Amino acid sequence: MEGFRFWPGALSASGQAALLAEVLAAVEQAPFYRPVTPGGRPFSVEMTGMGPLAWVSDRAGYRYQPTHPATGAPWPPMPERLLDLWSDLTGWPEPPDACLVNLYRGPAKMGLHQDLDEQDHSAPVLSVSLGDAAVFRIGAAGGGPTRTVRLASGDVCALTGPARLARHGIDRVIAGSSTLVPGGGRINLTLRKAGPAS
Ligand code: MD3
Ligand code: FE
Repeated sequence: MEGFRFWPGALSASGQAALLAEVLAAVEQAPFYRPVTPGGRPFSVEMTGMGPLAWVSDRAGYRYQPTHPATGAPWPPMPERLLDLWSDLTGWPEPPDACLVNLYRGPAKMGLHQDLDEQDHSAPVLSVSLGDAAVFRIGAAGGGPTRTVRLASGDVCALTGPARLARHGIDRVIAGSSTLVPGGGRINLTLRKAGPAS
């Protein structure tokens, strides 16, 4: 699909371990929590965030906010190596202002959706996968066929242009395909520009 850029193995084993250590340090400050949909249904994915903003969902709706919904504290800063990865791979002139951290364990999945809660859809989204591999599904914004891509630990993808509004989701995670994440599972980081254009 035009605008879907994929860098399999972008992060070396040591790069993955170093990034994961920084993410797990942030999780000490901003623990994973389980959001609910506006209808009150719990997500199977657990979430937290890093950076000025992160996406949250609760009874009041979907939005980006500067604080953790359970602790009320500001999200911890985004690791420098993620900011560098964003500028190296996307070339976008402005830094991301939001990093959503998704944790998939056991049967967790994410249904097909579009990302529409950001103010400016011209900026790319960058996704970094750590831990167990996942079956990622993507199709055009307007509908029609979808295809799947296996996302493994250390893989990075960017969604730009027409792919930015693509429908996408995670069908399933392949348990035991990686030993990177303590306790197992998959962590996905999505870097975005979510707030007002600067
Ligand atoms: C395609 N996350 O957080 S990352 C999400 O693996 C989300 O946790 C999935 O979808 C995950 O919203 C998929 C790959 C991804 C991220 C953003 C996209 C694909 C995208 C935005 C537009 C199109
Ligand atoms: Fe998404």
